[in-house]
Amino acid sequence: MISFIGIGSNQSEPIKQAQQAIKALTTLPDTTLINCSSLYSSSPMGPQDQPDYINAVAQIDTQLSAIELLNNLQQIELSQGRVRKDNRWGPRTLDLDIILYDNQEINNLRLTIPHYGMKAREFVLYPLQEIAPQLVLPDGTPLSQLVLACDKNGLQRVK
Ligand code: ROI
Repeated sequence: MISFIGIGSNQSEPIKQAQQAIKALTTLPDTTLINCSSLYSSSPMGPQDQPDYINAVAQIDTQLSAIELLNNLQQIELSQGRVRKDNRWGPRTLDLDIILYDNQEINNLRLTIPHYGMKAREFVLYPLQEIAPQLVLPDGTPLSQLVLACDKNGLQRVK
């Protein structure tokens, strides 16, 4: 299955965290890293009293189920020092989100795919467009249409 993974960090040298995460994606079982966007800096969404984020999107081809993939991604987050606190909108060393999985819509206690915020988040849409400009979402919306409607909000390519 083709899947797109959102990468985000704003703690402990975010560029290094993102690069390390991309490396870690190449070691996932039964998975190939196909492509990865540039790294972007973005203003924090949510509380503003936190550092800017580094964001990127990776494309993988995996034989893992969506839940197995999630479990593996959470292992990577933990191995890079993520502490799950009561900080849903707070700073994090590494956030790995399944943005899309195949052309599937998945809704259960642990997963909402496509990712619930992707349609409005510049730090997901622009990196995704860089590596998959022709993408169409499971509901038929072309990515290009979402990008046109989404302000860059200061998003900048940094690497
Ligand atoms: N803001 C930005 N710019 N990038 C993120 O990855 C990000 N992740 C989050 C919240 C706190 C919503 N804000 C973010 O989880």
